[in-house]
Amino acid sequence: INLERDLKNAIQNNELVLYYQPQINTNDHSLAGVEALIRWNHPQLGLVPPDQFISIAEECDLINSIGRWVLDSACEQFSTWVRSYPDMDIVFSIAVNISAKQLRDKGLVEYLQQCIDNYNIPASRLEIELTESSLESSLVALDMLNALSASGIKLALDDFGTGYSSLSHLDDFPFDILKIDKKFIMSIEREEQAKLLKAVTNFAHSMDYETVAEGVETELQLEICKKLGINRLQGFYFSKPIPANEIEKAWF
Ligand code: G
Ligand code: G
Ligand code: MN
Ligand code: NA
Repeated sequence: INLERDLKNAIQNNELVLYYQPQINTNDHSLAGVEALIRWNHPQLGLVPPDQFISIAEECDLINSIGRWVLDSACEQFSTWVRSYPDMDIVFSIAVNISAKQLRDKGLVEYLQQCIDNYNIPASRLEIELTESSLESSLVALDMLNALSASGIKLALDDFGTGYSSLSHLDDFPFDILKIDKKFIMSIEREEQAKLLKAVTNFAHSMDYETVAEGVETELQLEICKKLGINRLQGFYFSKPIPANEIEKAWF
């Protein structure tokens, strides 16, 4: 099996799928939105997780086309949901991950604007997630991030707290949301780690970022996040990533 060769045909063979993981409002446990997470339905291997093919896509220059497919598919799904479930429109947002390399795609902002126009999506309901470690990369184009932000799209910094970006540097980027890395949440039982999470959360809120806790798996983690005032919760405690139709059944 040659993953690189197979990946080149994955889009036209309709083998890529998006799963969705709910994000919950901490205050009332209502649905705040979903994060789209890609999977590859490989004819021999079955469902391949992104950790096993996104880096290949980055290396062999497929990331821009796959990334555009993700954005288009997520926007299409979102517009279908808004039409089918008008009540959801008030609360719902959709988050999509992009690779730093996609910020070198000169047409990305225009492409996203077309998605938003074609599917008639309020820009503010779309969140683009970029990992903190990718901020290190020379690929990150600040003008691109500023253009996305100016178009009304929300920007989220993923895996916050694990990268190497200095806090003073963070203010140079137009992020709206910090997604606190699951490492902080998972080690919450240790007192020092709980203090660290508190410090990170207080920092985020004092800088007026909205916060999302990732990797919430237990009642205790949920209670601590709630006490800290983290705005949204995401994790297996509520749901693992699931197909669109299962999101509808369980959450709408
Ligand atoms: O869903 P899962 O936990 O297996 O995802 C693993 C990682 O893969 C996520 O942390 C995320 O950063 C990355 N990922 C998921 N979907 C996408 C996508 O559509 N594009 C990019 N660039 N990364 C993704
Ligand atoms: O892009 P990001 O790294 O945030 O992607 C989230 C990833 O984290 C997904 O691949 C998802 O499967 C995984 N994930 C989501 N919730 C949990 C959780 O509660 N526990 C663990 N271990 N992983 C989670
Ligand atoms: Mn993410
Ligand atoms: Na993350």
